Amino acid sequence: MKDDGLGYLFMFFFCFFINLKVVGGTCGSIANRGQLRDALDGEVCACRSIFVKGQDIEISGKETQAEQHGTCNGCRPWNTITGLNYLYMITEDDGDFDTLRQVCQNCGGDVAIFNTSDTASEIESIMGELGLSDVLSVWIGIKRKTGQRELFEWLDGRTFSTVDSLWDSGQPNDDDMNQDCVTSLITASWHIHDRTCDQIYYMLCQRGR
Ligand SMILES: [Ca+2]
Repeated sequence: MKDDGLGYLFMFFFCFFINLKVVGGTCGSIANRGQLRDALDGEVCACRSIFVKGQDIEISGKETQAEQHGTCNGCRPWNTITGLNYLYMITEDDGDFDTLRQVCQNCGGDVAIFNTSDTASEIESIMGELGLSDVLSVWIGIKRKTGQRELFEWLDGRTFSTVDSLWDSGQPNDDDMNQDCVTSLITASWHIHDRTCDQIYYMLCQRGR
């Protein structure tokens, strides 16, 4: 039994140093060793909520409240931004659009969308307050409309014009006829460029309070 205890202590610290994916819905209810072992094997872990109590392992909290588990599942903390009603986060790693949209969703939000006439200023405020000086360009929630190369839309379905003032000069230019995703970039005062969706950038994630 003593060896088992040491094993679980190892797992406890292992979770703090290794990013494990939250891919299931069972962490909050795992209450015994067998289930914990299965969960770890299956890449399910709410690491920061694991604690040792006597000879038992208990996991508290809900894995869907991903911000409570911090970097253990790849989620930075969500942040309030002055004057804005949503919470924001930049993905911990850079990557292609589809992969990082899944990260945003796993962390309890989605890729950021906006509905004001001064979106570039809002993004500038967000990036300024988040203070991540190495993040120079971010995916946001605009995509070219499927099968219609002349039309874009926000991911909530609102049409987005190709002549909107949010576009940087000369954009969208649809290089190679496959620039279906969009980034906002600091060198354009956070105005936007169309990009191929498999390029590698960080993503601006958004969620409700
Ligand atoms: Ca472009």
